[in-house]
Amino acid sequence: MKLKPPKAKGPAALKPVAAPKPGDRVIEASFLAGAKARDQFPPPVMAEIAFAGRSNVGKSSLLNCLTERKNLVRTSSTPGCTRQISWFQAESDDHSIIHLIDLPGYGYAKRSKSERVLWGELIDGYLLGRTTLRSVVLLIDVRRGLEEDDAELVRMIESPPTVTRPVLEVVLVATKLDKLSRAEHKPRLQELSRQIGRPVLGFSAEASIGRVALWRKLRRIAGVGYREEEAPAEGSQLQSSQLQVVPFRNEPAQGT
Ligand SMILES: Nc1nc2c(ncn2[C@@H]2O[C@H](COP(=O)(O)OP(=O)(O)OP(=O)(O)O)[C@@H](O)[C@H]2O)c(=O)[nH]1
Ligand SMILES: [Mg+2]
Repeated sequence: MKLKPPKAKGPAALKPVAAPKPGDRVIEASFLAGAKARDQFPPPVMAEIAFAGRSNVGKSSLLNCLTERKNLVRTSSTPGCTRQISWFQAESDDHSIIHLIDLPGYGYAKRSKSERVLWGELIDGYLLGRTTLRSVVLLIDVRRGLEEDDAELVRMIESPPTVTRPVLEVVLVATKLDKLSRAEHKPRLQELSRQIGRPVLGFSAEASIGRVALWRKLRRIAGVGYREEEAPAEGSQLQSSQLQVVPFRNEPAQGT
């Protein structure tokens, strides 16, 4: 399945990660809030990155891996584990903060029709109406590739939002890479990128593959990352002028 090409070119799949940089490590991670309805959303105060994808694809596991925690987010081999939108806060070792949002999965057949409609409204309300949302990481299983409901979600995310905010960047991540042999990683990711027409990052929560590359990309999108050429080497003194922490302006609370 092919998607419309992205506006800007992304990095190549499985680009090698350079030496460790300030901000790579997460020093604090905590649960902030959960919502089963729009009126339970917390105030929009910080850049948010949401994680979407089919049930059981590994969203909650990827969040644990990104934040370097084992049990921050509940995971399960039974599909439909995540039943609400959850907000987490992650503080990096350069003290920048991002909010990470775990979304309930879709494509889980055992739900009642009314439950699916309610959840669809909740997720649409969040994705189209959240002023502080900066990116959606769409997880696909590396073995299954992009399916019709994933493509539909991308189209929805890239449709005009109901509130004023920058155009969202959808980051495609193929996860469960450990289910393939090492020799298959690169060719499979290249095949997926070609089929979809967009860059696809490889990831495995199980084997912790791709964590730093994805984390750096998300920090850049959230406005707390370094431009590569400006990143100080690990161990060097951080000058305040080198910090690319962009203060996040509180937006009006409409659409939350
Ligand atoms: N082998 C392997 N298994 C994984 C990986 N990521 C997740 N899993 C497993 O996949 C199952 C589902 O993981 P979750 O993280 O709960 O999936 P989810 O997308 O949050 O699922 P919902 O909450 O139902 O939408 C669990 O049994 C995980 O252990 C991975 O990278 N590799
Ligand atoms: Mg989950």
